[in-house]
Amino acid sequence: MRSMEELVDFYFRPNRLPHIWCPGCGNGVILSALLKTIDAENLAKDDVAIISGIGCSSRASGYVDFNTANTLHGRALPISTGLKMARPDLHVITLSGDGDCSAIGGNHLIHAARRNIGLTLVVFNNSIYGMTGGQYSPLTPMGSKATTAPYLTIEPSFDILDLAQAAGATFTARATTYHVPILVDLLRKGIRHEGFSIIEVVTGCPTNYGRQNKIGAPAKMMEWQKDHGVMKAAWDKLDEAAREGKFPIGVLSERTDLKEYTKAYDEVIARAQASVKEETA
Ligand SMILES: Cc1ncc(C[n+]2csc(CCOP(=O)(O)OP(=O)(O)O)c2C)c(N)n1
Ligand code: SF4
Ligand SMILES: [Mg+2]
Repeated sequence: MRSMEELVDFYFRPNRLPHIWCPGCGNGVILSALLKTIDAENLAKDDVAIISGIGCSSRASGYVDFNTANTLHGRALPISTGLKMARPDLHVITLSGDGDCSAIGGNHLIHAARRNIGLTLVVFNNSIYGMTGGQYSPLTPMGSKATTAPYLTIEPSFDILDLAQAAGATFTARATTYHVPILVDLLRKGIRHEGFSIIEVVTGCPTNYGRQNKIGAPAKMMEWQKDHGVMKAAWDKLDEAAREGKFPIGVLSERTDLKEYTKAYDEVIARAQASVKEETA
């Protein structure tokens, strides 16, 4: 396994540095966890595609030396789907912000999950539109301050993993930027999973969420993650009152009964070919 310095030397595109991320931003923690996972899984650079939408988090794809595309706001999943259909042999890893994936791209999330297309979606949930200066997203906790809600948000946020699971996602998991070994383990499981996998990473945007909501230094955001993320096994034993304000981390759901989409599509091709053969016989 490569050291952090070796990971940077091996996987980063030096001509794309320096990166744009603010000091204390969680995006680097997530990207380094992903590189550690790819390295530990021994995946060849040419066998990995990293596709992202638009946002601070989505910049991650451009910094690393795989097959990559930094696409359109909200459209990372349709482009990833097209790529996976054309090249089912690739490990397609999709990176998306909370705004990218749950607002403008929310519809695509539902359908990627429903189809069980074999890619791994990593949601960088920093509870805000970071890149555009701090507007609230569907994942911003109710009662937060945002540039679009100077007198606090009044809309309940939703649980993106519950939504994905209800839509048909066959692997859902959550970690935080505090729980890095758990994050690496979940990324590994997600990448190995044959159908659609989604891993939500609770992360911090000190500049546009932390500052407006007076959370303090970036380390305070990590402390909050440590105090509020509860391992699934412990979570299952908590009553409603003890769960208040906290969230489960770990693998939250997994099933293997649904066929992966490109495999099901191969069967469509085989049926069509058999039918043509029959007609021409
Ligand atoms: C079609 C379209 N609408 C709006 C924008 C402006 N825009 C760019 S990034 C962004 C929000 C990013 O928030 P999020 O997805 O949470 O990513 P973060 O920056 O927080 O990582 C928006 C609204 C855009 N680029 N394209
Ligand atoms: S604005 Fe927020 S999300 Fe964007 S780089 Fe800065 S800290 Fe990170
Ligand atoms: Mg965001």
